[in-house]
Amino acid sequence: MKRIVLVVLAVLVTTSLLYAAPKKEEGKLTFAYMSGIEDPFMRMIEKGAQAKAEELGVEIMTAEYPKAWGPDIQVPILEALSARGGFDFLIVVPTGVEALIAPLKKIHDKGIPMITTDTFLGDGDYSKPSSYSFPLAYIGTDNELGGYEVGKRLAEMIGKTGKVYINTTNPDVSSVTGRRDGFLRAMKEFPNIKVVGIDYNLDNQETAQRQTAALLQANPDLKGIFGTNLFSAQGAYQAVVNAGLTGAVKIASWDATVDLIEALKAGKVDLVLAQKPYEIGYLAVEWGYKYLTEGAEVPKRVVPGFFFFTRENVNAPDSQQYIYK
Ligand code: T6T
Repeated sequence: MKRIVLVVLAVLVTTSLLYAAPKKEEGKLTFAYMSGIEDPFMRMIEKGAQAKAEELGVEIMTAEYPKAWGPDIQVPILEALSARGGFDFLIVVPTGVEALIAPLKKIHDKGIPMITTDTFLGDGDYSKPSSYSFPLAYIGTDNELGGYEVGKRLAEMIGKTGKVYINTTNPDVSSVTGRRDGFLRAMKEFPNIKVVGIDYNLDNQETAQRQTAALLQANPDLKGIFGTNLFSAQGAYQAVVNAGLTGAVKIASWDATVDLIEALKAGKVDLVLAQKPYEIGYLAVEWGYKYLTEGAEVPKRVVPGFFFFTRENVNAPDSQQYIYK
């Protein structure tokens, strides 16, 4: 009898120890997602993350979408998320290369591993020791390469000669500075093309439209525009339409929103680069899960490609998967 009691006691002690084990072994893992701004691109990252989470039986906790771009808006949301807790992993789009280092480091130091998606901290090289190399990985587009490819195509579209203009969002955000720099690198290959301006709209479409309208007034012979993200491109093409210059000014745009795809079909935009936000979200959950459950080593940089929409392929069945919807 005494032996049976001892065995029962031993079983009870072991079971209670199991219940005291760390959260991630207990039940569902939870991944928090902190986007950069309310827009269709960021929503697609969430969709991809949700899809992988469902496959794995993981929970996604989505933080409030910032109504505008920038650390001033994003950091308080992040701090509230961190104070509430209840998540094992963070997927985050940092809205500044410098400003997000300290707030994210605080979360990291509380024991939350993270992956930055779409944008990175510092120069994005998380493989060398630095104040910003604590995220496990950057998962996002090769923006420099994309900007370069856009530049080459726009140059061809304008016959390799004439004035071009860049409308972009911020000077301190890795994604859009990469696009700008890649585009400028391509322009160096075309001595007869002149970049007459670069404007920063701070991720506001109305500002982009206003800036483009002013640039067109000063340069009525402008030949091409690169809008580096959806707000920039949507604002830019509206200004061109309003100025009655549709077709005369070629527009290369970034981000495959329904608006830009319709504009491409209508001849108001001439090229659309689609990123792969669904894949970005999907991969972030996949790698985070492998890290938490198997201790897998996460590659520091995971780069899904991009896809170019032109008027020739915009209606092809195969192209439809790249639209952000
Ligand atoms: O272009 C995307 C994203 O890649 C960029 O970092 C910020 O702007 C978007 O979200 C589009 O609005």
